[in-house]
Amino acid sequence: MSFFDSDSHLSQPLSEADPAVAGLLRQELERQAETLEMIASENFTSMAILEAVGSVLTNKYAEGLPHKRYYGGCEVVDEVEDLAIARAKEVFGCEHVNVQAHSGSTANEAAYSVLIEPGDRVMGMSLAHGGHLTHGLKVNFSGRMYEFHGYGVSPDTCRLDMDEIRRQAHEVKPKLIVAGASAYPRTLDFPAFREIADEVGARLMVDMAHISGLVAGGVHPSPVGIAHVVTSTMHKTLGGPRAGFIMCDEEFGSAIDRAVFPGLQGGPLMHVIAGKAVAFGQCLTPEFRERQQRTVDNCQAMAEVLVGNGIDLVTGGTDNHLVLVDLSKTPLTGVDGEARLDRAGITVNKNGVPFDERPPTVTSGVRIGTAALTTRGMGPDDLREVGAIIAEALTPDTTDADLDALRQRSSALGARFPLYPQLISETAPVS
Ligand code: DSN
Repeated sequence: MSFFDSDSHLSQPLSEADPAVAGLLRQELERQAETLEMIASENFTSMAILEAVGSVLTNKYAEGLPHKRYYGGCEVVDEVEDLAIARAKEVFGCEHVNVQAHSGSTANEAAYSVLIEPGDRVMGMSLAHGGHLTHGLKVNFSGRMYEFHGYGVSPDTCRLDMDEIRRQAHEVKPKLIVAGASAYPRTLDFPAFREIADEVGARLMVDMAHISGLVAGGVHPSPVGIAHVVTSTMHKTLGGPRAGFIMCDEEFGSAIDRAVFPGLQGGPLMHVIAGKAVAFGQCLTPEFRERQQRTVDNCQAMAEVLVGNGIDLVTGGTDNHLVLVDLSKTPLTGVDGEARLDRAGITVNKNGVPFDERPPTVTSGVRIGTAALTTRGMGPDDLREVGAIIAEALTPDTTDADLDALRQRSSALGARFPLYPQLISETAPVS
């Protein structure tokens, strides 16, 4: 049987080869299109990137670096990786970039393995105050391998207090300071972090996963050239395929490359690297910069409506793509907030707020981001409507019937911004 025989498993379309999986993919497409996606770490990648990630490059093994591979037949994928590297350098102005890291967690693991030794002292923002699990959570590899000391936000302002972080750094004397957050709505002061690191003889690593699109678009200051190593994911504000990458000065370049392969990974995912090349290319367009600015404008427009309707936000507002709703003065928990918004047609995640008295499985907060809706085409007026829907959904006496009515409003708004219309028309609806 040859590839071209219509009944060969190699040539059948997914809908025929595996209707069960095809049906689930269609269901997820409809879910994404019919609800308002506001998980702050999610976004909608372009059709071009979906095509690259779904390409024949998934077939190729290419251990090693471009032009220095352990396998034959790499001449085409070498060019793909060269393009991804050249474009990333142009976007961020970095000296060296590794585009092979499969994920943000792997990128962080590789960076730690270059910058510190097991058992070394490190300072990172604690997850409970908005950090990330790979910044020292006890049950994560980071907290098990290194002696992490968490820093947090000020109890008065819920903002990072650089004087307090400096004081703590002098006391802890870490070898590494990690800056970066997954639930912090304010601008990060990278020069101040570097100054503190220099004072105590530590290195600085910035994990800019959440804000890398804002950085690429020039609407958040860049850590490149300030931190010794910068890690990121591709798929949050940046809007690329699900993956990671690492930037550094030449000084650390070959150690970072070796830490990724053969240190942590085998073959790079060349189809995903093709998607990264496309994503970095898209970052260089005026449209991308406009979208990043609009992501922040949208978030601030939504924040104003929330605050105006009596909803507490951690720090009272936002400088970036996310707000953190604080429900601790209401009878609602984060679990309640997530469930209510889900019923109202808005997808978010429950999230701890600083000094939260509830456990992480319950929480007193909800994290809400605007990157995905902005990619869909929405502007500040639309996000004001979203803010009004969220405020009503999170008002304690709102009933299930009210939430169902709010879902109609969410759905009407979403319908004005069709998502992946080509995919919707090309694949069979779920019956
Ligand atoms: N899971 C991501 C987030 O939601 O922020 C971070 O890895």
